[in-house]
Amino acid sequence: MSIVEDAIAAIDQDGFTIIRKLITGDRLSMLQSDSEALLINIDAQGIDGGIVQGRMHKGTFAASRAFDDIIIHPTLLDIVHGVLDPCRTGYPHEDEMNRYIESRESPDTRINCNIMIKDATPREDIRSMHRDIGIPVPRPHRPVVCNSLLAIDPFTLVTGATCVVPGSHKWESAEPPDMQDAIPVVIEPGDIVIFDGLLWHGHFPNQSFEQNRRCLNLNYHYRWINNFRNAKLPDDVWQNLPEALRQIV
Ligand SMILES: O=C(O)CCC(=O)C(=O)O
Repeated sequence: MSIVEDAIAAIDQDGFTIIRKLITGDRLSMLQSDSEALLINIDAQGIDGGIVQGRMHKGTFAASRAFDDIIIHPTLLDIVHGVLDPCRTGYPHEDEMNRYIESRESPDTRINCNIMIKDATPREDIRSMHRDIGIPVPRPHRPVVCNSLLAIDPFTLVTGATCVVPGSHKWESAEPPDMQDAIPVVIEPGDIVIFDGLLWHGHFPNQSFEQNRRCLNLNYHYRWINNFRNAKLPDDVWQNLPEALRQIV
């Protein structure tokens, strides 16, 4: 099987997959400096009880053209289109899902990508376990969000790696798992973890005193989930974007 087929099969079975070295060399160095330039200070919960200085950037697509090629990276897009293929059949609760989509104000089945930069800063506490989608359709249902985190820094047990509960995208229950049941996603800069939005995930605390743990968060989802809209770009900027990008932002 190809990398793409393997990845789609792994997301089906385990809820997530890791692609190593999606971005390398000079492109990775540029990603690191472009992300650093955008990050904004926010208050975050500290491991030791108080507040620490966290960092984040939201609305990244409207603010920067530095990530356009990564949003439409061919391997990533092939995986996303495979996971979110509306023609794939055999999922439970398809009738309920179709009825729900038709009931939406705008039942648009094209895919959209929302872009953010996230940082788990030194001494920042956990991101608690959650799913990225909660719709009134019985679970398990077919993937409607395909989320991804492209590592800008090493994700380790010390720096607050993302954690996932393999197979939990197939759980019927809404009961959150214990973080102790989650496994760390240990990845290097340029590696990416891609997952079904129904998978229970979060991140461990960043126990280090000086290592940031930044990532580019590319969240692909059907447009009928309309809570992740990108801001509109000026016409002259929009006209100059590649067609593949315009279709997905
Ligand atoms: O930053 C992380 O490791 C987790 C991010 C996350 O939970 C999300 O994007 O939904």
